[in-house]
Amino acid sequence: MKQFPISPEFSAQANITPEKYAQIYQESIESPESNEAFWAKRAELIDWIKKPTKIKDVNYDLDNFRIKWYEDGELNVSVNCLDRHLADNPYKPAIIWEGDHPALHKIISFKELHSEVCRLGNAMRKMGVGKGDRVVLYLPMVPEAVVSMLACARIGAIHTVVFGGFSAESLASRIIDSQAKLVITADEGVRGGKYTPLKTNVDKALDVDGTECVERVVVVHRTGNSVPMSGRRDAWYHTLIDNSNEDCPPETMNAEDPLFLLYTSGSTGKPKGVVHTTGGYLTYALSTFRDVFDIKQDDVFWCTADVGWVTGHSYVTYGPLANGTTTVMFEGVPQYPTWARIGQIIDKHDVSILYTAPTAIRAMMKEGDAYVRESNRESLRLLGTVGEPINPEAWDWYHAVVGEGRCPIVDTWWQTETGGILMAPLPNSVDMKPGAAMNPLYGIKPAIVDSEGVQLEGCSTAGNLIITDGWPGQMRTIYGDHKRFLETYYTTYPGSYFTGDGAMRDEEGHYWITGRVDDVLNVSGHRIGTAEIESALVSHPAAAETAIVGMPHELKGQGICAYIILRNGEEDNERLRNELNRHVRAEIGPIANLDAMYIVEALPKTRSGKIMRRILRKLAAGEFDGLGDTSTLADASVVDDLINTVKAAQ
Ligand code: 6R9
Repeated sequence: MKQFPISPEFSAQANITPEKYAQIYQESIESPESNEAFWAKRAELIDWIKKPTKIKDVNYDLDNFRIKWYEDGELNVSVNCLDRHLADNPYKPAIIWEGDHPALHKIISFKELHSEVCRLGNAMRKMGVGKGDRVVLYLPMVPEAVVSMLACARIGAIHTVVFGGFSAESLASRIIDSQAKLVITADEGVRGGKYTPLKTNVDKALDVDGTECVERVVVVHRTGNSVPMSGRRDAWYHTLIDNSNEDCPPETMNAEDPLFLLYTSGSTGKPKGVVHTTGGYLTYALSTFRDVFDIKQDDVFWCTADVGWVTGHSYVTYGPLANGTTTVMFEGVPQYPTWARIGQIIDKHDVSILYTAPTAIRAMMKEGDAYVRESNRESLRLLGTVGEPINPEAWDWYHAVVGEGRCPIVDTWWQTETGGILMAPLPNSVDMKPGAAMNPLYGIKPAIVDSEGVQLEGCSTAGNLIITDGWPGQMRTIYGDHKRFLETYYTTYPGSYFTGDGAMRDEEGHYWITGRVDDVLNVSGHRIGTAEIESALVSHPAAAETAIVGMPHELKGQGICAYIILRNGEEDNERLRNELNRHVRAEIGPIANLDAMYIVEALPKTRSGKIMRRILRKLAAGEFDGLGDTSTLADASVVDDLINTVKAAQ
C-alpha cells in the first residue's frame, strides 16, 4: 500500500510526534477516570464564567439515556471567540473576507468584529429576541453571517443557518420546524457572478402557512439591487448596526444550553434539526481545530465550506475564532473568474492551511495543473479534506500539485451530528495513506460491527462504524423529536452511537471510511436523503412513483439517479424530463440535480412491497451482471425490463 511520510520541513515544526499522539490517545481512553481527566483538561481551553465541576455524564442505555458535558459550567461563546482576544490581539485579523469578485476583500480585526457583534446583539435584543429564541440565518458567505452567528451566541439565541442555495420551500420547512422569531438574510447572494434572490425567497417562505412565528426580518445590503421591504416587518442590517451601541453584556449560558440547530438529511423523512450545545460543542470545536490543523499563532486558516454546513460552523467560525486564529471566508466559487482563483487567494492572503472538499479538488484537477501553477502557494504548510471519501488520484494531485509535495494532508472524517472531527491522521503522528481517515482523535473510541452488532476485533476487517463512548461535541437531540434521535442513532447497536457509515480497518489498524450504509446520498460532499428527493419528485403531478439511488459521478463523487413511473397518460419526452428536474431543484435547491433519469414501467419490489434498491444502484452504476439474489422479488421480470431501459439510455 502506498504511504506518504511527512516532509522533514513539516515534521520539524509540528506540534506533536507519533509517540506523543500514541501516549495522549492511550491516556484519553484508558479508563473512565483518565477519559474524564482528559476532557477536564480540554475544557481549560475555554474561558468559563463558572468552571464546571462535573465533566461527563454519558449513558447510552435507553432506559436511562443521558448525554451531558460540563453540566454545571457557565460560559458565553461569543466572549470566547472575541472578548478574550481583545487584550492581547485587538488588531489581529479575525476574518479575511474575499468577495466573489477578485477586486473585493475586507479584513476585519477581532476588535471590529467584537464591536459589530455587540451592536447586532443589542439590536436583536431591542427586537425582543432573547435567550432560547430561534433565529434563522439565510445568508451568503459574507462577514455578516459570522457576525449574526456570534450575535445570537452573545444574547443566548439559538441560530439555525440555512444554506443560501436552498429553496424558499426548504427554508420555510426549517422556519416552521424551528419556530424562529427572526430571519436574517441579504438582498441577494453573489457566487460566480450570479445572483441569488435571497430576500425574495424569504418573502416566499414567509407566505407559507406555519411561518407566522417570524416577527421580524433583517436584511443585509449586499448587492444593492432593489428588493421589496415590508415596513413593519423588515429592517436593514446596516441601519440597525448604525443605531446600536457596542456595549452588549453577554448572556450567561449553561454549558448544556443549545448553541445552534443545524438541519441535515437522514435516511427517512424530513431533514432533522441537529442540536448542539454551548460548552461541549465549543470545547470540542476548539480543541479539534488545534489538534488536527497543527495550529500556530500566525496561521491564516482557510476552510472553503459555506457556513450553511456544519464544517462552516466548526471550522470557519467557532474553532478558529475561539482559538484566536485568522479565518478566511470566501464568497465565490473555485472557477470564477478562472480556475486559478483558489491559488490566487492563497497567495493574496498568505493562507497557511487550506481545508476543502474532494469534489472541489477533482474539479480543479480536471482543468489541469496550469491554473494552480499560476500561483506560488509558498505560504501553504498543511492541507485538509472533508465531506466524502477522497479517491487516491485526487489525493495525489492535491498533495503533489497544490501542496508541492511538502504539505501533509489531513483527511478528516466527521458528521453534522458529531460537531467536530472524529478521525484524521493528526499531522506528524503517522505516515499518510491516500483515502484513509487513519486514526481516531483523542478520546474517541470507534469500533466496527457486523450486521448483528458483533464487534469485529483486530485488523483487516470491515463493517458498520460505531462510536462506543461519548465526546463533548456530540449532538444532544433532534430538535422537537427526541424519540427519533434515539431511534436513529442509539437503537441499531445498543450502547453505541451508530454513524450510518461503513468502515474498514486495514492490516495496520488504520481506518478507511467506505461511505454511507443508509439511504443518504453524498453529492459533492453534501448530504441529501433519497426520501427527500422522492417526496419532492412525486409532488409533481406527472410522477406516480419514484425511487432515488446514488450513482458514481466523476466530479460529484456521487450523483443522483431517479427511476420514475409516470402517471397514466403522461408522455416521456425531453420537455417533461427537464420539467421534473426543474421541479426537484425548485423544491429542494440546485444541489438536488437529477444526474440520470430512467422512466420505467415498474420498480423491483419484494413481496412485502419494499423497493430493492441494491438492484437499482447496480444498474445505475452500469453493472448488469451479478445482481444478487432476486428470489424475494414479487415479479422478477421487472428486472429484465429495467436492464433494457437502462442499457438503452446509457
Ligand atoms: C462534516 C460533514 C457526513 C457524512 C459522513 C460520511 C461523509 C465526511 C468524510 C466522509 C469519508 C471523510 N464524510 N467526511 N467520508 N471521508 N473524510 O461532511 O458532515 O454533511 O453531516 O456529512 O459525510 O459519509 O457520514 P455531513
